[in-house]
Amino acid sequence: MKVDLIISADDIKREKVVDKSVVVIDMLRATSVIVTAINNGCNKVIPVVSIEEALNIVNKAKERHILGGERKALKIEGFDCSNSPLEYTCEMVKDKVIVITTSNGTRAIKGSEGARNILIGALINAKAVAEKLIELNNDIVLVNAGTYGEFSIDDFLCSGYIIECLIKNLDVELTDIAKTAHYLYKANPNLEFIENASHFKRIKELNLEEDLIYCCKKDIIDIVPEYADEVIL
Ligand code: 3SL
Ligand code: MG
Repeated sequence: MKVDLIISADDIKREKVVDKSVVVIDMLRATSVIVTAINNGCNKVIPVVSIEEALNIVNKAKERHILGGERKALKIEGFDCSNSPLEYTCEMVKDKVIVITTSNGTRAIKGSEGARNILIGALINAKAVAEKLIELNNDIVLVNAGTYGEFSIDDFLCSGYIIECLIKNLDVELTDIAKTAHYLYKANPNLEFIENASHFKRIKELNLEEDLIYCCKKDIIDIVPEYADEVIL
């Protein structure tokens, strides 16, 4: 099994993901939100790229949907939730449909269409993601959402941890970039290097430390959401 890595939503090429098992990783914070919402009992999550698409879906829907997401890390005007995973509690999401648009994460999910499987990964469900990948038994691409088209340390470290979980159980062939993600994780098993990530600093400046603490917890959730046919279940 081969493991490759793409560094940002802007770097996804169809030929790199087609027929592969893709894991989309935006640990700060979109994929942490999605994993949390599904774990807390929401029916499904519909990821979209633009605010207009999100509003169209919600306006046409018969039952009430929850609108979530961010722009520049802040809640979008008129939306129900921001992009803080801590807002997606059972009380808020149980049996609901969430329509979400974020700057990088939902773009990375949509950009991965064409892959055989599109799993939603974060540190909070990393080990479960690795187990699912082993079960699927396809070549793997870890799609890092990155930050506004740029490489992002947070998603890269999270990828390194998923690789660590994989190689404990399986012989894998890593590309150079996948080896580098794993090397960085091995040098930072407590994730201390993540504090250098520009997006980590941005979230900290917004006084969202609780989000950072939550998103940096490993393996607190053992479900793996999957995107197919425009929805995440
Ligand atoms: O990039 C994204 O999709 C968001 O997760 C970014 S933020 O952490 O909510 O600012
Ligand atoms: Mg991010």
